[in-house]
Amino acid sequence: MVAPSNIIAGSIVWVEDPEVAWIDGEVKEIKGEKITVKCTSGKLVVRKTSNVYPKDPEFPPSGVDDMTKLAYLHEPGVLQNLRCRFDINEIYTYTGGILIAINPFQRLPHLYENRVMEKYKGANVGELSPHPFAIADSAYRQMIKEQISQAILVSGESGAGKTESTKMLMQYLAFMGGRNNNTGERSVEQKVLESNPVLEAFGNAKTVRNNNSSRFGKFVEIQFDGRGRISGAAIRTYLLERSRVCQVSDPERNYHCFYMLCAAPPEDVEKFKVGNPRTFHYLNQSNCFELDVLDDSKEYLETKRAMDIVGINQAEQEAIFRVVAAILHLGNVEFVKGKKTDGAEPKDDKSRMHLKTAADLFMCDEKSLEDSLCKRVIVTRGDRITKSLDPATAAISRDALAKIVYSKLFDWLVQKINISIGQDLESKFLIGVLDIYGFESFKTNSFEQFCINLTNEKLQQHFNQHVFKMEQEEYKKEQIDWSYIEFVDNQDILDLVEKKPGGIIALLDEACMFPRSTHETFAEKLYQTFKDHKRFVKPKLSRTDFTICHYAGDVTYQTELFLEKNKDLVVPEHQALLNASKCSFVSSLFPPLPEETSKSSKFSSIATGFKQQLQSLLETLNATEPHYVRCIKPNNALKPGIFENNNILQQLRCGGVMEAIRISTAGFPSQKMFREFINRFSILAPEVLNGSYNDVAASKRILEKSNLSGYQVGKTKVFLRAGQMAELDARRGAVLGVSAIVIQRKVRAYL
Ligand code: AOV
Ligand code: MG
Repeated sequence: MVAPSNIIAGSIVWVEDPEVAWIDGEVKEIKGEKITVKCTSGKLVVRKTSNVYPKDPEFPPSGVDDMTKLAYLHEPGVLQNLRCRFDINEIYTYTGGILIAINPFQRLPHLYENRVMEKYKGANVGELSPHPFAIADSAYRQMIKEQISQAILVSGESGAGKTESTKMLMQYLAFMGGRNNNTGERSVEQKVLESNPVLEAFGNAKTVRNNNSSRFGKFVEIQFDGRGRISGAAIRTYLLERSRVCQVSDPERNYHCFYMLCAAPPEDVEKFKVGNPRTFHYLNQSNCFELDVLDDSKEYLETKRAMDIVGINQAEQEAIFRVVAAILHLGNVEFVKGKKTDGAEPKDDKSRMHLKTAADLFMCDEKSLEDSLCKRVIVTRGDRITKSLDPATAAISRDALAKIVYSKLFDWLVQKINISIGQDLESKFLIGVLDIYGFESFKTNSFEQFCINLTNEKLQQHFNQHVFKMEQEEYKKEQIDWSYIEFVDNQDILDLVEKKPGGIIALLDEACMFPRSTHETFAEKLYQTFKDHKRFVKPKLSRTDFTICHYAGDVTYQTELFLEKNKDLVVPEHQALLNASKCSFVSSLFPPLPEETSKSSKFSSIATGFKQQLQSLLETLNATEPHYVRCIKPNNALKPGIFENNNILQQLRCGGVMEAIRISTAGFPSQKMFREFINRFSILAPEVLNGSYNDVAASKRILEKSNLSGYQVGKTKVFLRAGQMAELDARRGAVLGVSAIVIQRKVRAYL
């Protein structure tokens, strides 16, 4: 490949740089396939021609609000644009219809005032600066106009700002679809907005990546009546991270509600028998207790206030916090080998005291609680045998109880909120907002990451198909000829994971049902089954890990806990214990099981359940017109003003933004309105300005004279193939260069 014709000695170009991803510089020399560039850092580098990209000489200093307005739609151009906008706190940018939102890590209240919402009401996308309000407004208006349901999909990695963006979208929808009510009763939209603090108290936690990380996925469906007013809503949640209840690593925290309760007013602390969070095992495995940004005692009162609004009454609130406190005490029960038997028993008086407190708070029998932790009833051929557990197994049993109670509590909250908000079964259409975990790739990746990344594969496929469709619709609208554009489909990864029978989930379920399986046999089965699959790799140095080549990169999963984490079984002893609680709230969390399942602990698969949930989510989404918000985390320090190029590029790639750009590059990536086009390039055919040409004719004339081919002239815009804008710029530059020389000569002659 030779150098693109628009790159000559003296051109300003972008070249790759290990530190800042892309750096600009001046071309010094072109030799066959090699280009020597003097970078602005002072370094002289030699690069292959295919890796050198032209830099837009007319790049506006404050960037452009839509990537498609860039003269050169390539990675460095996209990055430069985001960066210079970020520097002036313009955190939102469009890429066609997609909103890119960069987390500012500082409050920018002027962006979200009511006044601003007023402004966006009814304004066309593109008329005002990019904003989540504009996306919500366009979804709302499209719903009214076209009478179809809409969805707004918010994605991005942990800490990128999904939940905050979602709140703004909801705030705007509540503003548009709200009705004045003077009845004093809480409106649907108020309840929807206030459900946030409640769900965050119980479903969010501080992690290394985000001080307020949502540990569950959420789809909020707002229903509207025929007149566009909010008539109901439903919240669906996905896969709460259960392991956090018993296991926290430094410097993370457990769920916020535990610390809030410990910081409650003295009378509540006494009532719930809590105190210093440092005294609880489930909290003190980490050294992080307080957060700078969060006042737990204030949050406690706020959460209770929000609970009032969403319809959780005082008695229920009391029961909820009693369960939270019981879990903390349960965590403090330690086990040792019994003196008389081999079985486990509470370690000392302290452990006994916590056991008693937990039983009091659960309102269940102390001895039954101890038995449910230390003993198992086994039924073989009709005989019931009671077996004592060893201390380590008893501790596992204790944690299992804590986790199941917590996850039932969370489900109860979601259900209660849904009942209280009320669904409108006759609603005409809805707007759904999805705030779900982004792609995760850590040092160690377990079952949770596997499920999360499956979600992202599915959403990515949906995104690709849609972006692709949008692009082609634009061509249709402009009535230009176009041919089919290929794009990479990730169906093969979805098959690898989901296919029934034979996919990874199916094999995992099989392993869980077969009593002698271990994670080793499971891994071995995977290796055998997928040894020729191009998306599946067995890492060289491992016997039990496996790697999936996801669309966003390779992730290696550790199978150790896959089997255990996939089993959604309630231990019958725990079930019976809590079902018998004198507290009606607690017993309602564990309704009696049908007779046949109660004694045989029947396996049900979390992965399969989750897969079905996703399937139904995708069905909902497929029936809607989607809108996308891609959130970007500018740095890992969670600080304002820092823009890490490499980090951001990685997210643009994973989030499919680069793929969306690639799809559009395969078609007509540069699109210019006739006027703009003529203003910029009339110099290549000056006669078009003589008044005898209309816009279409003038644009065609310029293009004809430039000897390009493959471009299209639509109804309002010129559509150029990849590289053609650059080509035109080069010619324009050449003409301008010539005229500059002419002027210089004239100036010299004059002197
Ligand atoms: P996430 O939802 O994407 O992560 P959040 O929405 O919780 O991320 O954002 C993380 C933090 O970034 C927030 O707590 C705010 O401090 C800050 N932030 C985000 N967006 C804005 C904004 N527009 N203006 C000001 N501050 C903002 V996770 O749920 O962890 O995947 O799991
Ligand atoms: Mg979140």
